[in-house]
Amino acid sequence: MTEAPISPGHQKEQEAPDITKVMKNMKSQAENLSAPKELKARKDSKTLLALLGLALFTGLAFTAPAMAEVQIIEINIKDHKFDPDEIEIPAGTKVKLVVNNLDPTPEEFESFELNREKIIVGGGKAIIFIGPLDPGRYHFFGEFNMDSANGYIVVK
Ligand SMILES: [Cu+2]
Repeated sequence: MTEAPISPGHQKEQEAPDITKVMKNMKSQAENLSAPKELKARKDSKTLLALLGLALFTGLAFTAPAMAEVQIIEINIKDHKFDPDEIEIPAGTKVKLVVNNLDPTPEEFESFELNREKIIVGGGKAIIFIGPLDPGRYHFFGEFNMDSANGYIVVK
């Protein structure tokens, strides 16, 4: 036991620097804590802004085609054939196909090149949106009558 008894005066002198040290430590700890928090907050607000931007963009993307005039093209299926069987549309535009099945039997409008597939009941109709497309010839067919039901979308 080598500890010397500490006088009240001596104790006071020792306590004072200790409190300053503790306060300094607390301050630096607080700074360390607040720095990442601020960073995180900034990151969060950036994410929020990005999401907001995306929502606005998506909203516009959905409303824009609805407001724009979409060309409507009617195609009839009669005696398992498309009429017309060749449709010309402009490149880079969205087109609405209305396919009327005038036959009493079901048909499936299908196109690998247009990535579309839709069953149309006998006497029914289907609405198929295509485009915007690059120039070219896009084959479509009636899957239930592939020998007779064939057509092309010609994009120019
Ligand atoms: Cu199919």
